[in-house]
Amino acid sequence: MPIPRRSWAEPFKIKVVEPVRLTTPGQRLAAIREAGYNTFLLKSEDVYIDLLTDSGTSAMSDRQWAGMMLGDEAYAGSRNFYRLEAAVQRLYGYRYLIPTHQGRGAEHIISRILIKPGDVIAGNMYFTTTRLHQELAGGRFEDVVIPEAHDPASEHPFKGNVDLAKLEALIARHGAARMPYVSVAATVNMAGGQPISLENLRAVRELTARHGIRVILDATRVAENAYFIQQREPGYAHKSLAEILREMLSLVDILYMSGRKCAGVRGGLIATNHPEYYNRLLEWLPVYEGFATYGGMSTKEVEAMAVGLREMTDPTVASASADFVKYFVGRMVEAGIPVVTPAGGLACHVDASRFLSHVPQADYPAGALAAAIYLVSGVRGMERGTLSTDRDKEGRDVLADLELVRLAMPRRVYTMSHIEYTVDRVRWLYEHRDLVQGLQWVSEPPVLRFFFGRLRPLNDWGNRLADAFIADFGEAV
Ligand code: PLI
Repeated sequence: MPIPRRSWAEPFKIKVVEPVRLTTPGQRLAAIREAGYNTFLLKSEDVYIDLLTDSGTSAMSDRQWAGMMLGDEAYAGSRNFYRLEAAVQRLYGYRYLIPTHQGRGAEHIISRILIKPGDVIAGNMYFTTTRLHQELAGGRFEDVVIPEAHDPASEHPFKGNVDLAKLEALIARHGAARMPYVSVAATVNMAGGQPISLENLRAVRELTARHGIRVILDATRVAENAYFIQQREPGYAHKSLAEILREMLSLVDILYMSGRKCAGVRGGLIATNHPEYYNRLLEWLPVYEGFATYGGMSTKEVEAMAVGLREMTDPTVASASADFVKYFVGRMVEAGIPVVTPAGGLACHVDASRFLSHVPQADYPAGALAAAIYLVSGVRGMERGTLSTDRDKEGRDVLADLELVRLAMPRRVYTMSHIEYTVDRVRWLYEHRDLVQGLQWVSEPPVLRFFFGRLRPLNDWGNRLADAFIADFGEAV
């Protein structure tokens, strides 16, 4: 039996509150039109419950806030850096630390230093900024995640696993010299926050070691991944999260993370035990990020990150956020709403392909669903489907394997009632789903188009959905 949580209630109490405002359906219709049916372009003051992302939106602990007061704002050699370095050494077993302004700063430097034009980078599903940095450095990304990751209904406990046969075939085809590293992610974001098992990570390590290929871990949500290993993988039920984390990290050469997620701080880091990688990466740090002891973060955040890394391995912290997502997913399943199962580690992902099965993939069902959810609830989610994938070199849309709307859970921010409200409104939308149709472009940026692209609803369905909602709930909610 896995180590049980001692109580299912949230392991914190609330010390500071921020009011939220529920707008009327008329105001929401005006806001989503103004935003070009793109939830990234909504103003946050028009959002009631913000489930766009868990990035930089989590609540810090009282100890982290206290740590902010200890920021030693020195350009070089601040004491906070040495505290973060000590935390990385003790918790991760890694000697060398490179701070960065956030996760993508780490991705930029790693890609720029380690990838040569024509290289191939295999990974367990792409993440938007990760792949773009690999491509900007001249590399080509190849997805080697197991097929179950592309099936929202598969109950595989480790949908983030690498397909070892696919990886081996890729090495045979391109040769190890063209593969500078394998890019492994923990709690795979685009698969619905799904974990990788230790057994699989060990096998990836063994396979790549035979060919002299490095392994780099995107450890952005590694604490949740360690929790899933404890809960789901035979042999780990009685190991602590700290032990599981150390075992995972002993299997990779370099890790990087966005501290904005499970460390709750606006920053990032790279860590390694290899002095040669450290020295090569460090050379470029002052060019793109900042000096070696702050890397683009404020030293207040460096200190809060040191505290956040320690809290990540506290069993009540990682388990509480993962169990909160599980509760959300469970309530959506009970309401009959198609979502990705089993619950992952960062969000409830609504399966837009099943929710809006009448909307062709070319009309961006996940984008339409994200806009429709906002319209009927004031809840902001994020499209994770074809809109989040840029066009190919010939200008054709690349249809995504999964059409998802991500309702992400910032840590320690919302309560069960916020979840109940969200489930209730999404259930109403599901009952009226035939009113929702697709989207078409108004203006489309060439890269990472989901951030700034503007769209319009086909056949003006936004008005009809708002009218149906008002007929059931009235003008005021
Ligand atoms: O947002 P950054 O630059 O601190 O981190 C980039 C990044 C890297 N890896 C992974 C797995 C991420 O999820 C990630 C950022 N994710 C965002 C912003 C998200 O909303 O999921």
